[in-house]
Amino acid sequence: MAVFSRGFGARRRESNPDLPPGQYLTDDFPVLSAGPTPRIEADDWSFTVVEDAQGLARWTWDEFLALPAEDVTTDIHCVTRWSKLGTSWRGVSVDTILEAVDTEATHVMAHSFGGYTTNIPLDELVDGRAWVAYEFEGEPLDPEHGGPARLLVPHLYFWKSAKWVKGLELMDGDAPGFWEQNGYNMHGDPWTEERYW
Ligand SMILES: Nc1nc2c(c(=O)[nH]1)N[C@H]1C(S)=C(S)[C@@H](COP(=O)(O)O)O[C@H]1N2
Ligand SMILES: [Mo]
Repeated sequence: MAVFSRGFGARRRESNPDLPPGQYLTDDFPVLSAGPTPRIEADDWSFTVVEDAQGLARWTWDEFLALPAEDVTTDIHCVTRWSKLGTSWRGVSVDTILEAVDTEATHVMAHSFGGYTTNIPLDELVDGRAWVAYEFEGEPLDPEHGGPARLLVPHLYFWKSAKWVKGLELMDGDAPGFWEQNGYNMHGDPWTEERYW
């Protein structure tokens, strides 16, 4: 009987319609970093948009904070199988960041302080689907979670949400970032379990 009710409970949890297949809910906020946490002072921070090694746009920290910001409540899904529902963030949408940029690019490489990279199709970063976030739950984003600012692409596995992001490189075609070179999927849709190659 006990075994049966545990199984039933687990099945009920898995059938939460907000939970992608193979994921479990957590109330914690695990820290997952491939290396040490870089400490970036506001004075040393800038955000750039680059294409063909040419700078197209650049903001200092103060300039970035002056851009129109949005409050976002969203679910996040890590490929290591934890999901966290209803997280709240504040940041600048990638639509706003790319407003003045004219490009034929198909993909973007996000670049982080510390050297992390991750690739994302450009059309999945626009139309209100991605942000450069600098607040989490009403507080400045913790360094462990990517502060001063991180990419937030909640509809893809969370490794696409580059912490300590410092810029976007517009690319004519796809190319693998850090985890993608190490066996993770080029796309990373949690709903179709695009986890690894
Ligand atoms: N710069 C950088 N960004 C990163 C990572 C990293 O190692 N370095 N890890 C990724 C992975 S695998 C996940 S699951 C999330 C974890 O974010 P968190 O530590 O805030 O939970 O950040 C992603 N962004
Ligand atoms: Mo992850």
